[in-house]
Amino acid sequence: MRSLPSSLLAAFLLLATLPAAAQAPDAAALYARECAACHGADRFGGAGPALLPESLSRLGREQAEKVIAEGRPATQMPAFGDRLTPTQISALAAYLYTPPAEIPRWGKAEIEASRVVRVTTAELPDRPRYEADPLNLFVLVESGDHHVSIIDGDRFRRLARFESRYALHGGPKFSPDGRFVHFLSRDGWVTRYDLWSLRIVAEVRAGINSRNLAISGDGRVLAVANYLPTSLVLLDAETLAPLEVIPVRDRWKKTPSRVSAVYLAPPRESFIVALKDLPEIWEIPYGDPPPATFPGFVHSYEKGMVEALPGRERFPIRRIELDRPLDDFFFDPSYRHLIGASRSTGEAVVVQLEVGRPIKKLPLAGMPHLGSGISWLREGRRVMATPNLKKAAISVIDMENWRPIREIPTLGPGFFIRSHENSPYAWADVFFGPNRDAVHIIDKRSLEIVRTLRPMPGKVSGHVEFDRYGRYALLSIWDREGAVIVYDARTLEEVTRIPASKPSGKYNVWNKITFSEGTSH
Ligand code: DHE
Repeated sequence: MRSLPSSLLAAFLLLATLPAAAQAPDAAALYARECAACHGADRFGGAGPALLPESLSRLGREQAEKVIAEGRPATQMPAFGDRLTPTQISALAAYLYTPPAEIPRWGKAEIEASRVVRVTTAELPDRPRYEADPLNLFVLVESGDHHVSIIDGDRFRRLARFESRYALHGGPKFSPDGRFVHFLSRDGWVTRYDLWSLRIVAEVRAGINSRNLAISGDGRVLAVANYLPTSLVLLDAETLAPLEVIPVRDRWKKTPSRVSAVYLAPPRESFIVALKDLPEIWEIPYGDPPPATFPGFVHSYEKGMVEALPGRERFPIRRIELDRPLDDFFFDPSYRHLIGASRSTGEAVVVQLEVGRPIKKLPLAGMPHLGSGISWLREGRRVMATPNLKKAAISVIDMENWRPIREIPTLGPGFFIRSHENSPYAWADVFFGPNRDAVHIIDKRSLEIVRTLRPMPGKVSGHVEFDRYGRYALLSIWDREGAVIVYDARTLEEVTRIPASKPSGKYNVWNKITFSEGTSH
């Protein structure tokens, strides 16, 4: 055996005698010293966002280290590169990606304690405080600097701009009269905003890591889908007070499941819940008391597939069994069917909600983004179109026999497709790959791409929403120095640009409350 050079041996001996702290930084102590004041001692978030593996999964470890070292521009997150060594930064990042020792508890008491009512209903005005049409407003989420703008949909002027919670995700949901809008952040914060007085009314934290929210057809109940903890939270929409925290588990109360998303099914007066880890869909009627002759419920009661919450008649849970979990749903206009994607098999499954079981499988291998699908009547038959997150194509499906009828090749995988009853075109973005700056305009009759726009060459463009009349299409440039570009929806010519900070999504009040077939719900 060769002996070690003496200098190396000395260094080795020195390391071995050093206290452990000098060798490996104590990440928990570093966190407590440098981060806890803003991000919470438990990493659940505070002035800054939550720093748990679930919250950071989209960022990636390398990027997390960069943010610690360099900070985040236009936020309160400072750079630690001159205070911490690269080894300390790396240890800190590793710590953030380690699950907490105990599963976070976020029950009714914690939710209630987080609730802040800023304005009571009695203090709100009885008419809008501006001249614009309140039903043709656009709610614009600007994810670059975490703000929301309210845009007059006739004159394309900003009526208000306010700071939102960090990282809003999913479509904000409107009260049925279009007056109030509700936002959800990935950290679980729900914000209720009054579009007449242009003020935040109330806020509550419904989860630690959340997916989306839905509002009941009568506007009284909000449902929040959570990954962390694994729960579905029902809130009183007016006060945001928690009504129920439903732990999501299998029938035997053993296996928990994250909730992928929750949707409203208006004609069924129920919420439909997509589960990430269980082969089930849940349906929860929100009426009080729930309708006794609910389509499909009698049958499910007989099979023992409906559970009442302990001590309550309200919000019974109907379990619809599947072969495997389904992500991401799209509903037909009657809400008798839903189509869901199974990401593991490359298949989509059609579930008939009255009989409560899958009735058809169809191949959709490109990871369809069904939540952003749209439908329209083509030659007397209803068709739907969905972008694919992993395939450069728009899939078009006949909704009468649930057969794929066309794959429209695109310049790359896309995220969103949008249209309007009054427009002959569907607008589909290319969100991934070298052509991320392109947007295709598709003729809804011929299913051909008739034009490809590159609104700002080199910058990602995506997410379109029409005004209430279908006269204008508003498109986002996803850049911190971005914009919303307003197009004449008929001539496809640009009308104006509204500067915006990475405008992720925009939502027209009328199109949302009337369930326009050209947008998501
Ligand atoms: Fe979304 C809506 C799921 C990543 C921006 N997204 C939705 C909805 C679901 C969903 C289920 C519909 C719920 C609703 O609106 O009520 N999104 C997912 C994912 O599973 C995915 C792929 C991974 C994840 O980590 O969540 C994902 N989404 C993103 C993004 O990376 C996007 C582009 C940027 C962001 O803000 O996070 C993004 N998702 C959006 C937007 C909507 C949305 C803007 C609302 C679209 C609409 O017009 O309604």
